[in-house]
Amino acid sequence: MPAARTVLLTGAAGGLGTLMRGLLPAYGYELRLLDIAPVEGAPDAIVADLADRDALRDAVRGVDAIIHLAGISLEAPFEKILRANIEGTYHLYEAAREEGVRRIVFASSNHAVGFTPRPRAGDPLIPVDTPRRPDTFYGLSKSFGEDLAQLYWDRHGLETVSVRIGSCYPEPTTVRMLSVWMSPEDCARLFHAALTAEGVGHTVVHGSSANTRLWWDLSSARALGYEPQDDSEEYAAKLTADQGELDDANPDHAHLGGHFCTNPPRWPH
Ligand code: NAI
Ligand code: 15L
Repeated sequence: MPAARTVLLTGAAGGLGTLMRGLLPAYGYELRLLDIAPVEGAPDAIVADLADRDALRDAVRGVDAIIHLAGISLEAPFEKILRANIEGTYHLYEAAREEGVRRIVFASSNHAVGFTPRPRAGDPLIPVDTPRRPDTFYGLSKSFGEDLAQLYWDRHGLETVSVRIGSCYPEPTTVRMLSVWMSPEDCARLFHAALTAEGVGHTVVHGSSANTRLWWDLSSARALGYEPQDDSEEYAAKLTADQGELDDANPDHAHLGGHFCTNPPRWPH
């Protein structure tokens, strides 16, 4: 596949969308933006709900690829997750299929496998084919998205890289994040690799920086050409001084998904 040039970025008004709007143009992409909310500083952005199939068809027409970030990004009642994340992702894939878009980068999440026990000292890294263990309806919707992506590859030849994002923020803010953090710059590197690698079919990758305290295996991401440059360890001394190390007796610290397994943060935040 030739390097994608015009890319639809859904969820452009959100936290990650805003970071990617700043970083991806340097890779040569022309971004078309979409969100249900107005996108600050971008009057040309398409304001549309993922439920609006006609708007989605117009939005995807002529793009080389899609980065799909839009949706509910925390736990919510099932009916809301169903509409925004499950049906919404289906509508986007249908629009992409109808308009002949070749590739989607899907923002999956660590919460698709959130009930996976967190590795302790000496344990192997979590492999990318670890069984799905969603920790919330939110995580369940990401698990659905990965299966939808597999279906559209097998049935329609529409390629997807499903990126199980750990925590992508300018800095890690918790000790757990030291293990799953992805710097925004590494996220842009990973999305670029996902957009340009040859023959990805449906590939699932873990999305993190090259953290000293990494919990999961990055090899399928590296196989796409991703070379993370950042490491959360530079934040470790301050975070552990403030919060302490992870506690084996604390249920919030028992799983990859952390507090999403015990007391998930709820939408809207
Ligand atoms: P966010 O909540 O800041 O942004 C999500 C955006 O989607 C918002 O701008 C919202 O208006 C839009 N949206 C919600 N429902 C919509 C609908 N029905 N139609 C159109 N737009 C809609 O979330 P954030 O942090 O930017 O995350 C982006 C994506 O990455 C989400 O899918 C999230 O699940 C995923 N993700 C993010 C992680 C992170 O660390 N930021 C970690 C793992 C996954
Ligand atoms: C996610 O999937 C959420 O969208 C994001 O808000 C973070 O909480 C992240 O996971 C995380 O696990 O830190």
